[in-house]
Amino acid sequence: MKTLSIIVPFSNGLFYLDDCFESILAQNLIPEEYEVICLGDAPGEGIVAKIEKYEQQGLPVRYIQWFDKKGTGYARNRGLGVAEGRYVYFLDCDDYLLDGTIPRLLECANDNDADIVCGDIFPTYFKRESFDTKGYDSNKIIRSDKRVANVELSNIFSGEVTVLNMLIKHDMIKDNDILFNDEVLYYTDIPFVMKLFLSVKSCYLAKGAGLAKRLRNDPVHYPSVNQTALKNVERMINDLLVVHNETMQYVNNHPKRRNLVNIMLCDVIYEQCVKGWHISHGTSAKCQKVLKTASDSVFKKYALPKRMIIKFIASGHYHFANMLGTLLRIRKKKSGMFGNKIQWYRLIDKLIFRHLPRKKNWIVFESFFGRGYSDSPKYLYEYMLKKFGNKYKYIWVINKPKDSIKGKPVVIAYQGLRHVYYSTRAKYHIYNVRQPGWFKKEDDMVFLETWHGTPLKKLVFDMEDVHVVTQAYKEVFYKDSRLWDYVISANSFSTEVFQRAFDIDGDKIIECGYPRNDLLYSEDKDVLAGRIKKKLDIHEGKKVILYAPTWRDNAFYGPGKYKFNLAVDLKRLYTELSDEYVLLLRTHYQISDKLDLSEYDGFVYNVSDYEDVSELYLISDICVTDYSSVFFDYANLRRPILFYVYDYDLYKDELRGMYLDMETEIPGPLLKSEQELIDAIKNIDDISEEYTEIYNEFYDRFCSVDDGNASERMVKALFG
Ligand code: C2G
Repeated sequence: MKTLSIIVPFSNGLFYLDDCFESILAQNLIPEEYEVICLGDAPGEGIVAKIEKYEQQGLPVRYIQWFDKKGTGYARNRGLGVAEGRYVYFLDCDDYLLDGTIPRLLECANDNDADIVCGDIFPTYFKRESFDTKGYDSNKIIRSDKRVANVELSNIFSGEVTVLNMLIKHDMIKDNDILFNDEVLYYTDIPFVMKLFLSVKSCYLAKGAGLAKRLRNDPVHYPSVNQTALKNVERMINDLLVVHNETMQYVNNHPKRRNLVNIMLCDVIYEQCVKGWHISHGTSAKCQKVLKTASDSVFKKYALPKRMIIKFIASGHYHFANMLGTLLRIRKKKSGMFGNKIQWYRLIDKLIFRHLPRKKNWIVFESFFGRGYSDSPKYLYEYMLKKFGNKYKYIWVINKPKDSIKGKPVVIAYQGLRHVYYSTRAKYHIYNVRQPGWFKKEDDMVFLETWHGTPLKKLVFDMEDVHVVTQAYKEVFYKDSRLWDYVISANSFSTEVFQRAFDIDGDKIIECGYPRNDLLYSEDKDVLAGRIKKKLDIHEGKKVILYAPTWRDNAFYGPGKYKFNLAVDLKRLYTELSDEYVLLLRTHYQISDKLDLSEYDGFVYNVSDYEDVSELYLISDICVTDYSSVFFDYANLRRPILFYVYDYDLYKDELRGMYLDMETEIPGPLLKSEQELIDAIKNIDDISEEYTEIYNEFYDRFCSVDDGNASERMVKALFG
């Protein structure tokens, strides 16, 4: 007889299985003593080949498949039907075991002849390679002792009811005929565990036995069961009611367990109400019936607004529950008793602006969230102004307008009432980043996304792990990008990447080159450079180094507010380079740290607030960057580029992943220390020569569409 059967239901997301299976192999169990039973309803995904691969690596795995969607409960029951182990362990296909988990669970079970042994659960968005329990927020751990509050069994369950990371004696399941409810898609664990615990005589907790519960960061293509539930709230609540009904049979004599199930129901109802789900009469009536049986101690657990919503439903006043849910939602969105301004602007929009006719000749331009007059929208605008004059009404979203702006556009603030107004009335919208979440596009509007760089760092759906602030990034991006009619690409490489990474059709992509790079090909660029140098008060005789690094996904204060680590010793650079050079320091637009560089006046120029980085390219003799897309644009000038990548190993593999091999495909050296950087600057002519061939290849691959006429091509495509 085998010691253990690991039952792994598989539904979608084949690549998750690698972490799952590899983590089982890493337990170093004796293959003859355990089995892995993988079961599922997704035969088309290449699962059979994957199973074979792991069989060859020594995993005692077999696969049972069927062809219609059945759900997790069904899969686990089928697994139980064939499992041969003395113990069973349910593992989801997207989760993975931490090292040593199974041996620890087994050891504890053997030593104590335990019916059940539980371990901790670590919810995480990260794959196995990036995950580390060191530094993990301990509040997020689903502790085994929190799930099963008291191992002496007087007080079982205080929190999450889940079968995960639980080693269970198989005989106990068989003897008591315990199965999962296979009619529900969601919450199938609850009655199973509750019934199980009617028979449990000894339950233990194993120290250091952890399971990483992977939260899926791409609910668009690979939703987890819980994520599909959030899109199907009626089904979710109905399943919960079915499960509730069934569970009550097992918990009738256990007031604490009964309360726990009622609290779960109340929590779900409340959360969904506040999220905007409108409870229907039918569902409300079902909830009402169930909630009637709940004891007062359940309701008392909740503070006032929450309690009111639940009480409204319990008493059949579901309209009031919906109304209160809406009010709480508005309030929750942002600070202040009256919610945030944008909520009210949206209301005004709905009541008034949406009823006004669309203006066919109005165009809204926006660059980097209203941070300035710059990037491709600026160059498209200037081209249109020259070509069409007043035929169109131009509206610019700029928070702090300067007098650099040409013509006389209407200037409005980002997210102000006028932004909402013009967004509703204008036919054309030209943005270089994503539009705000409240933007509502009508069928007769045209949205041009210029985007803001040829990608080196992996984008959206090409990113495996998402380290940025909002873990819902992929889903939100997907929603936003559905509204784009056209996307600009600067080269065939970007065209290919954008299609895949943004998940958009190829015919939406206009490969016209970057309008922002037209400047780099203009005939009077030297005259212009002279003027810019003068404006910045840079001495004619000094050469210019532009240092323009990007942001770090994992170093932030909050959304759009990233930290800056000045990874150079300015004093040293001053000593070594100031005779010949000045240094322009340009932080990324997402960086919120303000730097005081007054100590280095005359050598370091803080150009972080300078509106248009393209103008800075014009005056620079050398560009130093790290992983920013600035070098793709700068290469149009064919001037030297250095890559100062002090955190290369971390950035390359963990934070993002790259599209290019930086060791071989980029037009300059990778410099990992400050000394290397200084040496490279001092020997810049040798470096230029050394990189001539790679630079030329790079130019042909990424810059050959740009020729100074990108704006013209794009405007033609958009306006004919
Ligand atoms: N930028 C800048 N100054 C910097 C860094 C960037 O002005 N120090 C501007 C450049 O126009 C650059 C753009 O912001 O092309 C995008 O910056 P990246 O550093 O490449 O980073 P990100 O905003 O993440 O965009 O496909 C491109 C990617 O989306 C990268």
